Amino acid sequence: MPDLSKKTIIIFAVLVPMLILPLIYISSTGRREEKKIVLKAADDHELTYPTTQGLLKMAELLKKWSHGRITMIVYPSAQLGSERETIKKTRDGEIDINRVNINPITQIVPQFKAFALPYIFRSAGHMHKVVDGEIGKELMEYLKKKGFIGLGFYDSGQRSFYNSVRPIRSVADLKGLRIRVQKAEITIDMVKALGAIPIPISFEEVYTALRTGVIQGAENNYPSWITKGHFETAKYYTQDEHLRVPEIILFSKKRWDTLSPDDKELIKRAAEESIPYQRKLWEKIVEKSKEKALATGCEIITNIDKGPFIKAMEPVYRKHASKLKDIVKRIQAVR
Ligand code: GTR
Repeated sequence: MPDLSKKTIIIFAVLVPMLILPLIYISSTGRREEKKIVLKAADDHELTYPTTQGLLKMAELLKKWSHGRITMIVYPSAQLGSERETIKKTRDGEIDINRVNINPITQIVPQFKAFALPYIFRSAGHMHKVVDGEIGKELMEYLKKKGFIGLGFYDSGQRSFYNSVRPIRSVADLKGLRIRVQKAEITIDMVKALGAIPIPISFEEVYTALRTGVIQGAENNYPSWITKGHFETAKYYTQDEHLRVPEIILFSKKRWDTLSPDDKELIKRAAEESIPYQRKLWEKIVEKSKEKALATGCEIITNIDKGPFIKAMEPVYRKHASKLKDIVKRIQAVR
């Protein structure tokens, strides 16, 4: 009996710690290394633009909440490629987070055309209710099959036409103008329906194309017109507000599937919290952009009759929204 208790003491005092301590060490250091995460994020705007600032807010929150374990590096100004290129890279897992516009996404998930239909949203408030609500969530589901996780929608205001030739006051004034569009069928058809010539080129090429006369105009929100320098050549901006197409924060599904449930939750929350921040910055930059345009001698045409513009979009609805009748009705019914 005394012998047995001696053995027991030896086992507990010497052998057990010998076995357990290394295991504790391995698992703790292992866990620490395993969980260190670096996320690569892309945006095609410069650092000060609201969308990039939104991503930087996300990065700040992730760093804080994970106590420095998660680092999100934001690459602005299309450093990781044009919008189309970065979308592919995100699908392939080369980029983890990507803030892009919905228009190019309509080429991948056609259901998103519902958000890219001309004059579909009545106001910013209407759009927020739709994209942040059930319909937005439903559309996000389609992204999963295509290799993306949708984390939320940022504001992009309204897109209108600007050009270097003449002030556009009616649909007829657009006739024959070479207008740059995003590489999406729906926007190409929209510009055709208005009698202009759509030229699909990447966002990065617009500045030079305007300067060299390859294109005579483009369409975008006030801030893009200003920050990308397009206003230097295309001095006439017509507030026809044909599109209110939101931006989206995409996450690569390939990378997403490797993350722990806790980290996924953290990333979702950081994206969510960056949204009101981005939207506040958005309101401010629109006003500032208009001021800058006027101060530099641009002409802003606001008093146009939108009726004929809306009417001219009927073929776009016939071609692109015939399979989306239900969702279009539901969007219109949101109050
Ligand atoms: C901007 C958008 C960019 C890009 C651009 C374009 O409004 O923020 O990401 O989509 O439009 O026209 O290519």
